[in-house]
Amino acid sequence: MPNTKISTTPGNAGETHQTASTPETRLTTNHGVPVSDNQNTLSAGPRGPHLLEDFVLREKIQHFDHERIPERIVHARGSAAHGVFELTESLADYTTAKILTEVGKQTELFTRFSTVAGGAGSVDTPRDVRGFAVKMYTTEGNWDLVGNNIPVFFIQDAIKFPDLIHAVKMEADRGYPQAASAHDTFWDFIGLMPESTHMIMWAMSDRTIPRSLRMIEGFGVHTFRLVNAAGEATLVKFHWRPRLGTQSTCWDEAVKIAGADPDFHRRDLFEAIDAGDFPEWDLAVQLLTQEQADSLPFDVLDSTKLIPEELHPLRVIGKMTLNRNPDNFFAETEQVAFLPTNIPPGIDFSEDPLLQGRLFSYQDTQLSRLGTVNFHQLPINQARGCPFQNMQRDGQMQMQVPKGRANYEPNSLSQAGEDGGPREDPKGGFRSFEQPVEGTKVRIRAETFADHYSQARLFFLSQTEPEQAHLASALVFELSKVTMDHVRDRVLGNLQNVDAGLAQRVADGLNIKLPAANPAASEPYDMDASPALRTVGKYPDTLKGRAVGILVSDGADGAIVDAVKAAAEDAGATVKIVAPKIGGVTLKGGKKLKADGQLAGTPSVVFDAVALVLSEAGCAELTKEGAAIDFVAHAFGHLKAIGYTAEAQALLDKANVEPDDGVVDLANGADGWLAPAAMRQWDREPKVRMLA
Ligand code: HDE
Repeated sequence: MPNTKISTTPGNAGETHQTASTPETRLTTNHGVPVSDNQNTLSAGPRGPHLLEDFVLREKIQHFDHERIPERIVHARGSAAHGVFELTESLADYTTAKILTEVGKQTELFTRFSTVAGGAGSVDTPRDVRGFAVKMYTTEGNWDLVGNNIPVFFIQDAIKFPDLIHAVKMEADRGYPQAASAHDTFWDFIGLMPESTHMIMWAMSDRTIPRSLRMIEGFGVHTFRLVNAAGEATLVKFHWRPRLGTQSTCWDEAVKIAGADPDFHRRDLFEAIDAGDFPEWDLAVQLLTQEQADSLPFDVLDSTKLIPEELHPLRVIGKMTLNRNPDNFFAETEQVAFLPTNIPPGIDFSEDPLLQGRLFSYQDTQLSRLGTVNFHQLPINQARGCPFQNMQRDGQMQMQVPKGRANYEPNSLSQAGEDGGPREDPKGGFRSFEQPVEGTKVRIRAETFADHYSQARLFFLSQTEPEQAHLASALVFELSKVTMDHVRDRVLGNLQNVDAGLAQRVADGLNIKLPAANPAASEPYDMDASPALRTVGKYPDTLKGRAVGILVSDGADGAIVDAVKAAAEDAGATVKIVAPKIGGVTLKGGKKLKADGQLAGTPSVVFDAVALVLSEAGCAELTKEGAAIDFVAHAFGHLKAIGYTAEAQALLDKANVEPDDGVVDLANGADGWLAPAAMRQWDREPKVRMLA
């Protein structure tokens, strides 16, 4: 900091502090009074009681006492970044929204990813849905696309949401489990709610244990409308597609990451952006006429249904790049307030009963969370692409100073030569699509919402064999934590309607008798498999955006370390050197190599592939170190490629590593290890895990 100097201040018992002498650099109270001493409270003598008049102390402590605001009731744990959206293909035929018609225009945005069930301080890798909320600061007001990484939802009507969330969160009496769906109350609710079955298929798939927030898909979930200049509507679903592909962890790995690095996803996102490795997503749309929607065998207003891409292909129209980390976590990531009601003219809602409830909930929750009707004035929430002005006034924390006499509309003050203030814009202003609506006032669900199983079946049967095995095993894990037999039976009764084979696998995994199918409100039907619902094989295998760990020891061959590092970096990976001690190792020939991580604190779960470049003596030492054995055994168990030098054989043996295509001798260079490093070794899985 300029104009500061380091000094030892009298009375500070040898402490060294930076001090300042200019108004630009000095510490002040919240009201600008310069502070002379930030270490010692004003007291009656050096050993006497504190004085109430110490406004410096009182202000500092009082502000601290009030630092927290209520965390989000759902999606409390989140990580975010700034970025831009650039349109590549105009949708001018379908909408007037400028953000979807002005090709090449860059629109600033802020994206927050989140888990749903856990509190703000919970870990990053529980099995959970991920929130994917994007606030785009368009020239026609903010557009908040507040979605998830799964294209469907648990329930069909917003009135059930508080119950769903109460059921999944910590149980009411005991206050646990935190950030986990594997408990009685969640599965009790799910068993009683057959409409949740499709979402359960997704939730039990590897989609809910993502490798990185940079590698998740995003979905607007609901059907929205685009409205063009002629006032015609087209139905639309929004999809974000990660350019790095979708990749997940193994369940056992996710559990271990939670201990190794509770901030795994937050750190991964922050570090990637910090390194200039900006994550990107394509924005794609599925467009449907009302007639096309009416001809589908399900209702597009039902959020427990998706529209298979094979029926209505995705059309990529633009790209989001996250290119700047928040400057301040609280001011931005915590205070950002997403509102599904934020949509620019040319985009409109549908009558989806889940969306309709959300249109109320978010504004309401922000009032309790941020405490004032003026939360839209916080820098992160302010419309940036255009002015915002109206006759709303006052309220807590009013940060603007509105000018002029007119605080009402209509007014005729401009006729008197004064500024009458902003006016409505009948042409450019937001207009709702003129959807004809009539009906009787009822509380009843549409018949077209009655089929709860066909798409659950579609999802399950569209998965590859390893994905099906993971899904079945996740159900076994979760239901094994359920203590009430009748709860498990009801869930199995629902699974029977999805696929008898799946239900039997889960029952076998639990070692219980499979109950009869629950009665279905509507007979499920078969749909053509949709490979787009998979993650395995959907995106190209790549090391781009992935992390590689090289475990080294004293006496290791530096040339091999360099070769592996260079090959992995060329393939787009981030490489970290892991050593028994953080000071690093002395390589063969005497050269020093610094470590990026110490072995016990940098287990292989934080990498996508590993290499072991050891000396014989170094390896002998490591065969006595549990962290080294786990490093190798877990890499093998989590289906990762392991490159090794011949000297590392004893450690491989100790970790029970069996040779396969993913265990590669580095004697001939790193090339043979690169290809398996870019993927999981699915063939290995039956050797290391008993799957359902
Ligand atoms: Fe939310 N949801 N939600 N939700 N939701 C909130 O708003 C709600 C739903 C989603 O990073 C809350 O600001 C209701 C679906 C995300 O800040 C709250 C219903 C989808 C985020 C709320 C739903 C979402 C939230 C809590 C049933 C995917 C985090 C804090 C109709 C399409 C946004 C807040 C962020 C947050 C209500 C269902 C996504 C209470 C009533 C479906 C990504 O308003």
